[in-house]
Amino acid sequence: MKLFGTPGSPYARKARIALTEKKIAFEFVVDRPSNPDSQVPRYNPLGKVPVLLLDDGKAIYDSAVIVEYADVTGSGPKLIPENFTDRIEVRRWEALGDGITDAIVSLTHDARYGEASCETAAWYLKQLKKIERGLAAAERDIGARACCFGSAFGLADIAIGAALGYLDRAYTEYNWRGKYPGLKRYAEILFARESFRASAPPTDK
Ligand SMILES: N[C@@H](CCC(=O)N[C@@H](CS)C(=O)NCC(=O)O)C(=O)O
Repeated sequence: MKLFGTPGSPYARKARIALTEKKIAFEFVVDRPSNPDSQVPRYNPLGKVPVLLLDDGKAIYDSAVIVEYADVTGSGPKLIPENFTDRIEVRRWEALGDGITDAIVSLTHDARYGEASCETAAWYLKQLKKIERGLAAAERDIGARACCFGSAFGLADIAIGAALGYLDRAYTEYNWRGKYPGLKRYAEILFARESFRASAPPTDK
């Protein structure tokens, strides 16, 4: 099977980490949706990565669906709990991580790609507040634990870890480790995992 994505995409990283954790072999195909020759729109009408292309030709998107596919078809510990209440809580964590990532993309995209922005200072502040409230909530709820939910690594950690990793890549001037020492401690444990190391984003823009 093939996973279409870019090395720097935090959503593709979620999918890569889940596939790796669940011991599913895949070929990572670097394909930028902004490239006119991109194959991505053939498989995802939304023109976004990640897309998982199965050997039978079926395409699966987006990152949340790919993680669930990996969790059910792969091996090893579950990333998403079976129990309804636990699953809802882990999905809430995923929404928090993805939402922080969405706000980082909104805040940094124009500057990183040298595009003129029509957004106001108030709009940027609104995105920053989403990031800051999100990080504060994550820090408070993780507390002294090594994982977001319970005592085992799972989807919640994949989503929050992808968001923190994307802060390092896209918003380098933001000192989140200084503002959130609990997240700094947590991220040191998380970023040492093989699945995170293998999918670490490039440091160039
Ligand atoms: N909710 C989607 C978001 C995917 C997404 O926005 N991917 C970006 C790359 S980081 C993309 O493909 N953008 C191209 C575009 O929107 O045209 C997911 O979780 O997979």
